[in-house]
Amino acid sequence: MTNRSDASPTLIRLSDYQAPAWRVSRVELTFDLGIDATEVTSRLQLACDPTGPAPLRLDGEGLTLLDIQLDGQPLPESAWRYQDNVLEVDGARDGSVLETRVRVTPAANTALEGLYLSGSRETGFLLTQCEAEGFRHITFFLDRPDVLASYTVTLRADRERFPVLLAGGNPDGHGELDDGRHWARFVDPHPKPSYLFALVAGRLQKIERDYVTGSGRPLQLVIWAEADAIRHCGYAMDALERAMRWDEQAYGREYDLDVFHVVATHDFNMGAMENKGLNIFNAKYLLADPDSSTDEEYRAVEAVVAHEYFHNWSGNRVTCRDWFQLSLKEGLTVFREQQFSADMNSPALKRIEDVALLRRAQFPEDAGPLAHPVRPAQYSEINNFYTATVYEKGSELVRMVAGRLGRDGFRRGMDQYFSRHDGQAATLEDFLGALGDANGIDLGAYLAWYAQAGTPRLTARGRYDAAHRTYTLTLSQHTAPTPGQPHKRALPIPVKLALFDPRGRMVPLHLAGNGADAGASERVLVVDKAEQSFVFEQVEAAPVPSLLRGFSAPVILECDYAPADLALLLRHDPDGFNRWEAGQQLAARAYDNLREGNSSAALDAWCEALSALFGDTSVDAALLADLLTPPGEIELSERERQVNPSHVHALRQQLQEHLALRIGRETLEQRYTALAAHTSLELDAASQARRRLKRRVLELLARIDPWAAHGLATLQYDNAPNMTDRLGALAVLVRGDAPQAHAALAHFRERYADNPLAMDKWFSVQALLPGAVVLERVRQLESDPAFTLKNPNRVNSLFGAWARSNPDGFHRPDGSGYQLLAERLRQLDALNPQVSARLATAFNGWQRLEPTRHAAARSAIAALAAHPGLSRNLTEIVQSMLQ
Ligand code: 0A1
Ligand code: ZN
Repeated sequence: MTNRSDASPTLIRLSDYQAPAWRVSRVELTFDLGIDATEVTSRLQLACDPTGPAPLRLDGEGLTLLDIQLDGQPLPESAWRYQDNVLEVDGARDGSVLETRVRVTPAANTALEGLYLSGSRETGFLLTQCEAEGFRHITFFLDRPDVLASYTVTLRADRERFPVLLAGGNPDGHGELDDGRHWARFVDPHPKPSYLFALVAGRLQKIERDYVTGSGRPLQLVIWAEADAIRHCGYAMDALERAMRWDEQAYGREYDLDVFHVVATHDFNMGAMENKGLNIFNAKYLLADPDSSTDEEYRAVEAVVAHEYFHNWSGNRVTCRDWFQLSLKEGLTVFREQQFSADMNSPALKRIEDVALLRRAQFPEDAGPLAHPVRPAQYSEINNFYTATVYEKGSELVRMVAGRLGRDGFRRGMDQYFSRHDGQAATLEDFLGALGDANGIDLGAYLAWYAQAGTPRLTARGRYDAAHRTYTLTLSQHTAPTPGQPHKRALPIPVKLALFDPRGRMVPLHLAGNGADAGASERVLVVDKAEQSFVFEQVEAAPVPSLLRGFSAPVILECDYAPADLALLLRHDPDGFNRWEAGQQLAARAYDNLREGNSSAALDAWCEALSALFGDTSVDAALLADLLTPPGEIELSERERQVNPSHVHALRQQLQEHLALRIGRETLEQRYTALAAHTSLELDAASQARRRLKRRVLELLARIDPWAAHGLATLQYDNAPNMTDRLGALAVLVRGDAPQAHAALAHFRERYADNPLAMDKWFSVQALLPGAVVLERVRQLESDPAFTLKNPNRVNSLFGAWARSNPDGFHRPDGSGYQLLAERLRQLDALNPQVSARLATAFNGWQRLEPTRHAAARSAIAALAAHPGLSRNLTEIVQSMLQ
């Protein structure tokens, strides 16, 4: 089913884009479903430019062609050719109807792309995944997003084995056939690209809810899952309803079919998929119950349910012209989800979480061999471009534009975008054009952000002139070269800022030569040159600037703050995000000092400010938990020229030790006890916040008094009323190598043996063991009967957690970690190229490792790259890595 590479895979370039010579206006598909063999009959109503028809060439991969007819006549073999994944047909004209019948083998499809089986032959169900280019694994088609067609789909199958038959669109009849078979038909009135096609067939249970849109149209929401999981779908249903209501209110967008189906599967390559009218979810992002899901997972379910639903407009009603425009739907939809989640929960916490993710996942991507623009200029395998850059940085670009237009202006612009491009396949130019036109503004300058890879560094220098009572802020930007882009240009960087007086109060801003907004306490400066200076007048004392408030642009800020300045912001900045940010900067400085072995004013200031905040009961518990968390190891590694992950790990531990000592063992214990007394099953913000802080306090205590912390963790594990508390305690025991860890792990293994999502956590928690011992553990775990390379969640729970989230445990100086990963990637690649390629990106950053690890990583990656028969997916990643 998959594409094995030749020596140099072909590159697809944005600059080569051509509108399709042929279009398909209507598609009629009939599926005769079976696990080992499914027959797909397709009738395509074709259209082409009558002035000069090019040969009709359709995509098709791994299909066995059984029958082919053109305009009702069987086609002789001389009139068609099927080779190199293309079916070429002679004699087609504008208005022709091409009918093909093909056979595919779902049970053999381990790549989980196209039509495949989820679960066992006996009880599993059939489903499809078509984005980006999976439809060509199902039938012959112009499998590109700018070919939009109306779909009528008929499913036929054994009633006993496949009682539920679903496809996208509205139901259009069902009935019985001979031999115990039955059929169901679906008609989708909205023309769509093939990547949004989906079907599901099998034994599934449902929960249903009636929904009435804002304009009064009734419809049905249905969530489907296997029998043992259906009782865990209620939270997702509530989240879906909240998301639908929110999109009506925030963007005036209603759902547009009579029924909205959502299905959960344990076998899925990504998070979820927005197929029109039939969203399919990785069970990890749909099922939630207190006994097996953590608070973070509840929030993730809400976010992903909303993300997929929002795609109905940003992605489906208006889709992408080509895959280079992927961020048009993804960046925009991530942004819409971030707004929604901020409205449903705490805006500051949401912003902290998203920026932390951007720094952990996207900044390293932008700084390494896989760096690419939000709109890439070329690719070999499009599935490798579902990246943090396209999603997360893409969302930051939308956020900057939204900030420029203001709340009402952005809404006006989005209304214009949706109405102008409804039913079309659009580009990023179309998007910025519609937003700009609705506001009489030219947003063209922002296109440069879409074309340029790399994270800009913004340097800020402030100078106070007491005699003139002026404060001059000089901002300069620089972006380092990235692969294929040696020269970078200056980008428009919106810098939201405020100035604080020495007592921690915001001062009115009077920007020289600019009367607008005079006296406001916050404003946005746009830096669009290499260097610019801004003068503020009537400033009574040397101020402390709070820059990039709310993270107003995806850049790395460097500012010559004194530790006391950052401590002032950490205590007083009313912008919750910037308050956290000041703490992060202070901790990063303290880290630098510890590394150099210097005594540290930054460390003192950080510990001092945080221990004061620790005693301040007015600080929100969840924010406090985040404030008490220093930047992660991946982020801290970005500060090193030559990375030794073990040193980074040890230094970060020291940092936490200093903090814990400063707060004090007794204070930590008292706080823990007070928080533990509140144990509740509730999901409200206050309960979640208490659990989050409780875990952080326990982790800090474990740094200075492991014996006491392990005792408390064991109690917490034994009495935990929910997964958040249970897993938090287990993590403290396992990572602290506590004697009690063994029994707790055995208990967890036994208790959750039948719960795949909980078992994933059992694998992950052990994959995060620090130091050399983890390698042995990973080897043990992969021989556990519950481990399989065939399930993406399981692979990621063990190998993903280890190679991505445990730098100290993965980057062993003898290269044993690299060899083990490379070996598994090779095996995995033969089963599922999408998953192997994504896991291989864990090698990102290897070029900046210290010499011993650097050499070991290079030889492991090179050996993998030299292996014959790798997929196009994995080849592209390892080759880019080595360039
Ligand atoms: N469009 C989905 C992501 C997705 C992409 C590819 C997939 O299969 C290879 C599956 C899902 C989203 O953004 O949610
Ligand atoms: Zn998406």
